[in-house]
Amino acid sequence: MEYKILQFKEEDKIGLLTINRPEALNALNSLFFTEMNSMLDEIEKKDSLRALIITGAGKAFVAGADIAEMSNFNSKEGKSFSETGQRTFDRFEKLSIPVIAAINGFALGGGMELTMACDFRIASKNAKMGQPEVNLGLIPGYAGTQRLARLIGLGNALYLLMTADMISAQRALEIGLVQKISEPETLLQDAVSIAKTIASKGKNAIKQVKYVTYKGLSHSLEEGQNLEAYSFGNLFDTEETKEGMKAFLEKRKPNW
Ligand code: CO8
Repeated sequence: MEYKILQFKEEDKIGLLTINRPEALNALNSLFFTEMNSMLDEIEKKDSLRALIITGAGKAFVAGADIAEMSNFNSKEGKSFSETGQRTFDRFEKLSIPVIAAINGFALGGGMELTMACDFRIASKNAKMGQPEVNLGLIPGYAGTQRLARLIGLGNALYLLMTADMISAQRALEIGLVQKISEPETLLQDAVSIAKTIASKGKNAIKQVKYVTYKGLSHSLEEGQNLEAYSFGNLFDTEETKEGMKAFLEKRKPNW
């Protein structure tokens, strides 16, 4: 497919996906979701890829769902747009590689929800985050009500959802919404550096840690532990794990 909004480049097994619609602060419209699903189809087939970084072009990461497009929706269209967004963002969790949000500016509404569907977030010092939907008489529709409470706890989540406060990167770090802050000029460099660190670990181990962690969230502690033990055990039959432990004992780097 020919992409109008998304740009993708791959270097040293790290993919950089840029949302490039700066004239509307990268607001998410129907075309974005069509392109993102097609892009994810392609990314899923790239066996060489070890991490994916998502960022925005210009002064915003993403300033939300496209309000101009949504303004004429009826309830059926609203529900369908919400479900499309939810299913699309769920695909980041299902990717076997880590997905890192590099938040270069405004990450509001659907934009903040997109960052929350990534595995973790690093933000430029000047980034601003928030869920301003109630200002429009709306609520988040891309799983923001669900993921935010899971990420930062119920009180912090309801505070942000109800006040629509736009918070600084520093505040986002304090409440655990982002994991690291970078200077604006080094944001992408820092994201790539983290991606490379992860890429140097066992590929299958990273895949399993992601799978078991997410899966466990929708199960009881006991079920989650069973899943962990099953996955932990299976790793012992893999060459990767055998080599990882052998290399440690032989005081050398694993030959993966
Ligand atoms: N949708 C459409 N266009 C947008 C959006 C948006 N979310 N955000 C900005 N734009 C456009 C502006 O309209 C403007 O266009 P134009 O130049 O043609 O007038 C252009 O981008 C630049 O924006 P501003 O001039 O407003 O830039 P400022 O630097 O003055 O302000 C802000 C930046 C503070 C980010 C401001 O643009 C803003 O408040 N944006 C809206 C933020 C917002 O409310 N986001 C939440 C949207 S709702 C949502 O995301 C719900 C998600 C779930 C949907 C579920 C599906 C049903």
